[in-house]
Amino acid sequence: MTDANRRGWLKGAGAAAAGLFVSACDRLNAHAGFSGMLQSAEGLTRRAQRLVIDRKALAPEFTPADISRDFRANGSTAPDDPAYGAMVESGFSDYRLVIDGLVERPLQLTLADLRAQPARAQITRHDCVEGWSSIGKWRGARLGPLLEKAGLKPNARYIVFHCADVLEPTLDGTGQYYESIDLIDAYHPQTILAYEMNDAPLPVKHGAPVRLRVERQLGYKHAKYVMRLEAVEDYAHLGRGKGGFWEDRGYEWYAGI
Ligand SMILES: Nc1nc2c(c(=O)[nH]1)N[C@H]1C(S)=C(S)[C@@H](COP(=O)(O)O)O[C@H]1N2
Ligand SMILES: [Mo]
Repeated sequence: MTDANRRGWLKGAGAAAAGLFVSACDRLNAHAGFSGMLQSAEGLTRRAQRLVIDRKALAPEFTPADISRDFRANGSTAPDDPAYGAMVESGFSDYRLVIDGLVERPLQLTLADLRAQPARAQITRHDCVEGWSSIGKWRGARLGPLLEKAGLKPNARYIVFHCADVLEPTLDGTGQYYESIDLIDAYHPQTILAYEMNDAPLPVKHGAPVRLRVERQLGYKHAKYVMRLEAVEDYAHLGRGKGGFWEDRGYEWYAGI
């Protein structure tokens, strides 16, 4: 079949399916009233609702005894960006987390500012697609209240995390690590900008001074070395357009667990 033929055939199939639907509706109207339709619509709603509820469910939390003695570090473990190096030298006193893009009130927060925000601590398991897991305790500012503070504009749909590290040197700059999540994950109660790991300041190898914990997602979504949060309507214009460093290299954008 040529492409044109296939398109024609598909159109025909679509029209036939629509016809079937109409005649099925007519039959329902004639014989069973609307009850059948209503039931199936209700079923759909319930399924959709379950999806939403699942996305809001908490990731399992563990006890201090479960914490891995040697939490693995992966990907970048020491960004070689000079500006980042200078921040490490100064103990991150000159660090400013920028929150901008589609927000009413762009913010620039010091680590002290961030520590003064509504916080959450959690002991969770980190699952990397490479096939390893580690359990750690994280403490950080809840992302939801931070976004409330900045005030998302109505057309904001995703939060993009811009990181300090280049994981793969490229001429066009698309090797810079970045990630994006939707607003369901952004407002999830376990989604935090972590500044502490295992009751100590977040170490450089795990993303100092601030890394994302988005506990219902696989490891690569947990952006380390977060410098800037950008609220966007779409991420197609960033990196290679797929919403994250690893997504640009073939991984799924939605990495829910
Ligand atoms: N900025 C940045 N964030 C990153 C990465 C990275 O290389 N750079 N690697 C990702 C991957 S694949 C994993 S599994 C986790 C590893 O986090 P960890 O080093 O604390 O174990 O960070 C994720 N976030
Ligand atoms: Mo990973």
